[in-house]
Amino acid sequence: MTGGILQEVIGSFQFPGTMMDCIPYGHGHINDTYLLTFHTEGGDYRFILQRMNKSIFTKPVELMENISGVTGWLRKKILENGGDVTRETLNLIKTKDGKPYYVDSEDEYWRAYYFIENATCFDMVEDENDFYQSAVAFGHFQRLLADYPAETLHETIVNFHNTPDRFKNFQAAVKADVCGRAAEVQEEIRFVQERESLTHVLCDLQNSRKLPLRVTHNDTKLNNIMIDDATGKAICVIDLDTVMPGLSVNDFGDSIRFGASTAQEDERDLSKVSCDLHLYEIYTKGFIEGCGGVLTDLELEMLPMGAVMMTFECGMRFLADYLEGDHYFKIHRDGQNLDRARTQFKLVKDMEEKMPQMKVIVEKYKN
Ligand code: ADP
Ligand code: GN1
Ligand code: MG
Repeated sequence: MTGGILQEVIGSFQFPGTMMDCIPYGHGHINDTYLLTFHTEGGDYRFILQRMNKSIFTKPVELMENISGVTGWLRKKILENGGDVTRETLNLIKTKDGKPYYVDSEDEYWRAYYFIENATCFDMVEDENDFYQSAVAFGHFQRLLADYPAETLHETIVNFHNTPDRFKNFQAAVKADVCGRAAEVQEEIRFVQERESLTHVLCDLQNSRKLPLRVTHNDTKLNNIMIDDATGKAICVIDLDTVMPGLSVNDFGDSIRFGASTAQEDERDLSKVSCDLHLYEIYTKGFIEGCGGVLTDLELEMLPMGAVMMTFECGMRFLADYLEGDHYFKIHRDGQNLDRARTQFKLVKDMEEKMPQMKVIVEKYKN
């Protein structure tokens, strides 16, 4: 992207004062994120500017309708609870013509948020209290949105956590083998194929309405939560692109996949990768507390399955992307998506073995 385009985009939003700095920011796999600093007579202000990934989010206008709707709703709830709306929810900056997004001259979509100051996003659990806090926040997020009119939400990525559909796409990627990479990853491919029946477990319960459809976040990684530097409390759930109707157990599961792992998502030394049951327990406690009694018995029973499913699905997506030439998840080195797939499969195997303990832990906190 040219500096000219960035100038055009920045000039189109209602930012105050003079821009001092604009730098790429964060470790997201999807959007292009920039941190902007503006100087005014009253002080300096920072903002997040994001170019939305149009090849992944093919209907950016609908996506922004979801985000405006959900952040507006959260704002109302936070005010009712006496909270601080400037820090506890994302706040969009409007464009000069009053819109929540800008379409640039190359037809790319952009949005901007106030930067949440004095708070941090963690890529790995450094302090277990952060993980506990993120659990309470993701649970609470679900509770705040429990009576949101879910039918008004657009499905920003169709079949996002439809695991059987992901499996079909995976098989297609193996068959097409457009990069000629399948031969070297036969073991990983077999790992996925041996588990086809697993892919149906949660979707079947969803389709038969035994598990309720809720407004869920669908990307509950630890680094999608901002933790207040002063209080250590999780203050804000961010990255709302995938807020859609979905399963609570998947929100729980995606957090375990990412945060209860003993290693980074792309760790190459697989001996370092396992599911830490202590972290799992901490998250389980926080999530059940945060949900405040809204989870049904079957949802509680299926929490450990959510962890296996999200980890398996994510591994399958990473491997499919590797086979297809890394067009979906951003990579910073060759083979990164394969490494990511391998860590996920190592975690799945470990979770399968630890399933009995994972169930006992849910039992301990469910009342
Ligand atoms: P992606 O979908 O690419 O992961 P995110 O919306 O999660 O994009 O943003 C990427 C990173 O930018 C986050 O992990 C966080 O560090 C930072 N970030 C995003 N929004 C804000 C905000 N309003 N205030 C402070 N930091 C933010
Ligand atoms: C992507 O946007 P980000 O980096 O928080 C992905 C998630 C994956 C995750 C794996 C829209 O999340 O589904 O679980 O990478 N988001 C999308 O780290 O596909
Ligand atoms: Mg993110």
